[in-house]
Amino acid sequence: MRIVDARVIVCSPGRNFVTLKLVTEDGLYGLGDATLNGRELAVVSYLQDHVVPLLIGRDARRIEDTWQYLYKGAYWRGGPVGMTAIASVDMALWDILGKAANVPVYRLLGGASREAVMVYGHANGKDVEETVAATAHYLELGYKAVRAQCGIPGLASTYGVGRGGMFYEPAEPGLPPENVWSTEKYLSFVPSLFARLREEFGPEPHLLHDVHHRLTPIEAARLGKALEPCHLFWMEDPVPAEVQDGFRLIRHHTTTPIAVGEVFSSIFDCRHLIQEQLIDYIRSTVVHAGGLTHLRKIAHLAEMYRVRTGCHGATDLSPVCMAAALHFDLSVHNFGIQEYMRHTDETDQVFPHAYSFEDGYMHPGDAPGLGVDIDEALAAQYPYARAYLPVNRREDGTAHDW
Ligand code: CS2
Ligand code: MG
Repeated sequence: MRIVDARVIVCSPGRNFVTLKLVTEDGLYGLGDATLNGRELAVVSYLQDHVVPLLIGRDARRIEDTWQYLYKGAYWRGGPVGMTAIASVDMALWDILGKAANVPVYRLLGGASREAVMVYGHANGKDVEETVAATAHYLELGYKAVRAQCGIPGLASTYGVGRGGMFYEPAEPGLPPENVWSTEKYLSFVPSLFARLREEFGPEPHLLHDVHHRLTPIEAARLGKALEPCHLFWMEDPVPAEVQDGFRLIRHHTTTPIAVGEVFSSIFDCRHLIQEQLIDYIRSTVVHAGGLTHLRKIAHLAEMYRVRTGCHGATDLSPVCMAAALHFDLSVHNFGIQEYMRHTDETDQVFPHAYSFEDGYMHPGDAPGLGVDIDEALAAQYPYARAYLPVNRREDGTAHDW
C-alpha cells in the first residue's frame, strides 16, 4: 500500500486550516489536520518542502515506523511546527488504515471503552449576567459541562470573550490585536463569577475555567483556593506551561483540579507534571502532540498516575482533528472530557463528518477511518488570509501572556 501522492490543502472557511491529504496506490486517501493557529504557513512549508518528499513510496501501513522516521530523522526534533506536521501524517495514516480495514479508527485503537464522549461547551459574556445566560443556554442544549469566560470589569477585552454565541475564534486578520491586562482586576473578579454561576445552577453542572497562562504560581494558588467552594471541574493553564516548577507551588495550596497541555508537543513536555501528579487533566491533543500514535503514549503514562485526558478542541483545530480526537476519546481508558468548540457552518460544509453531538455527549460515528472528508472544490473558494492571535500587555504596557 504505497503512498503515491501527498497534498497540503490550505483554506479559510471563516478561519485558516491546513489539511494534509495522503493518497495510496490503491486509491485510498487519508486526511490529517496540520493547523497551527497564527503560524499556519510554517507547517505548510515543513510538510511541502521537507516531509512530503519522504512520504512518496512509503508503505502507508507502517504508521509507527513513519512516526519514528520523521521524528528522529528531523534531528531538530519536537516543537509545535514539526510535531504538528508529524501529527498530520499520523492522522492521515490511521485514516487510511481504518478505510483499508473498513472499520472506524476507534476499533483499531482497542475498541470503545464507553458509549459516548462527554464534551464541554463555551459560555462567555461581556459581564456576569450575560455569562450566566450563556451558561443556561448550553445547559439547555444538554451539555453536562460548561466552560465560563467573562469580560473583566475595567478591561476592554480579554481571552475567551469574543464574537458569536456558539463559537469563539481569537485569531484576527491583519496585525495582532492588543489586549490590555490587569491581574488585580481579574483576580478580584473571577471568584464572584463562579459564585454567581453556582448560585444560579447549583452544584451539579461541571464548570470549567481557562486562566489561559496569565498568572504567576502564587496568584494561581490564590485563585484556585478562592474557587474551591465552587468545585470547578478544572482550572486550566493557570500559569504558562513552561513554568513547570510553579505547578508544585499551586498544588501545595489548592485542591482545585488543574488542566494543562494544549500547547505541549510531546510527552517530554508533560512527563514530570504527570509523574509528580501536579495536574489532573492533560490537554494535549492529536494535532499538536504528534498525532494518535504519540497521544496514546502520553495517555498511557497519564493512566499510571491517575491523570485523565481532556483534549483541546478549539475552533482552530479542524474537524479532522476533532474526528481523530473523538476516536481516541472513545477508546482511551483514562478519558476525562473533550473540549468541543463548535465550528462555523462554512467549516462544517468544507469538512463533512460522521461525528455527532447529543445531550452533552459526542460520538465519532462508525464510518471507516476517521469519518471526515474535505470538499476540495469548496475549500478552494476560501483562500488563506493571514491572521494572528492577540498579544496581551499590562496596563503599564509590559508584554504579558495571552
Ligand atoms: C483555548 C483556545 O480552547 C482553549 O482552551 O486555550 O481557545 C486557544 O486560545 C486557541 O486554541 C489558540 O489558538
Ligand atoms: Mg485553553
